Amino acid sequence: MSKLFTTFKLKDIELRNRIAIPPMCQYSAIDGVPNDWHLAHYTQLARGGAGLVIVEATGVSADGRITPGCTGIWNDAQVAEHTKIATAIKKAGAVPGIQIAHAGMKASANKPWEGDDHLPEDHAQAWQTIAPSAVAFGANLPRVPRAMTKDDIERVKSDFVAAAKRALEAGYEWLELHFAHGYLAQSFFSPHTNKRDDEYGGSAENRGRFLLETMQAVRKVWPENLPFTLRFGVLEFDGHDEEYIQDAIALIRKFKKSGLDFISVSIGFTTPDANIPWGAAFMAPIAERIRKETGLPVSSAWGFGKPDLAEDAVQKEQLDIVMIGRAHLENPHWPYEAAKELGVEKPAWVLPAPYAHWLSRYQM
Ligand code: FNR
Ligand code: 536
Repeated sequence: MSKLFTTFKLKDIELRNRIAIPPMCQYSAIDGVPNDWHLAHYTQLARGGAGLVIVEATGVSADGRITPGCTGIWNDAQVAEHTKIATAIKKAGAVPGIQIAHAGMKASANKPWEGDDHLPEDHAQAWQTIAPSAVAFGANLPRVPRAMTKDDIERVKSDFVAAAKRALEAGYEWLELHFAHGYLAQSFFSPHTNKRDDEYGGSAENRGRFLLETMQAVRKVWPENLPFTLRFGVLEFDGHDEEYIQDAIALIRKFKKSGLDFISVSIGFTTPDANIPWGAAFMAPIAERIRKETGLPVSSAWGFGKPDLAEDAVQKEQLDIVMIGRAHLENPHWPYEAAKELGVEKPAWVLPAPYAHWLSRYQM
């Protein structure tokens, strides 16, 4: 019996199965406004059968985008397009989610296929990057950010709050804060990038303060009946993993006390000097530990793209839902084919009426 194809309920939201599409940047927006590409892309992904589709890292402000092509959610024109995307995902039977983000030191960059490095500082579309301290990522992203003032910290927190309100207005039903991958929030938590000597730096408690305050501020405006989640890098594979993961668990427990419903377990990426043990489902035992030690339901990604691996992680109760990213880019019908492979006879597809009419009534 497949468990991957059973429903998953969180707050008032029920996913038709435990397959989720993680946020994946398309770098295809102009001025942060999603367009036809995004609408077609997310609609076809939802049509593929996943229970949850999380829209890509979407800037809470213009300077929070990774590249000038990243989507945003700080004005009404953007909300109008997000509304179309959220509506289309829902119509195709999936739950529409969104990841809201600030890219910090990794912002003001070129698209991955146009260099994956910072825009030259004198480029017409470049902007000043900000971060907890004036410390660069290094490697392909050498630009030194400006260390944030207290006013900057308050501004970014209120940008997250405003973005969450707009996400709700657009019809998204699952909110994910991007606290992973070396972007702004993660860079506050990591000792590699946070060298502050005020209450936002130093001890693990202080390095977690920006994340906790942001989460608490957003909690106040996101409805209690809808899933309130975040993606967090719980380790960096930098040789200090046990200490980092313990600090992360302590912070996640505070998130939980403050009303977090779910966590997407990921990696830090604040330093290019990490030694990540890439391999199929390599995050499963780490996510399982977070699930056990925090008592929160979890998801994870990274190499679950074979149906038996996804099924196994759910069966073993390592994950509550499984994120399938690149395999969906290769094949948007991944869930249909996974169902067949796992011998699931009647997965709970919600076929759109124009398809269901023909597929259920007529043999051709
Ligand atoms: C990503 N990833 C990612 N993660 C995230 O938290 N926010 C994002 O916007 C993006 N953007 C993004 C774009 C593209 C093109 C890829 C391939 C990946 C990471 C992604 O969510 C996921 O964790 C990884 O792709 C690993 O899962 P898979 O692909 O092994 O299933
Ligand atoms: C995954 N990525 C995450 C992104 C955008 C680009 C790719 C995000 O969170 N917005 C990744 C990060 C680092 C190394 C490999 C893959």
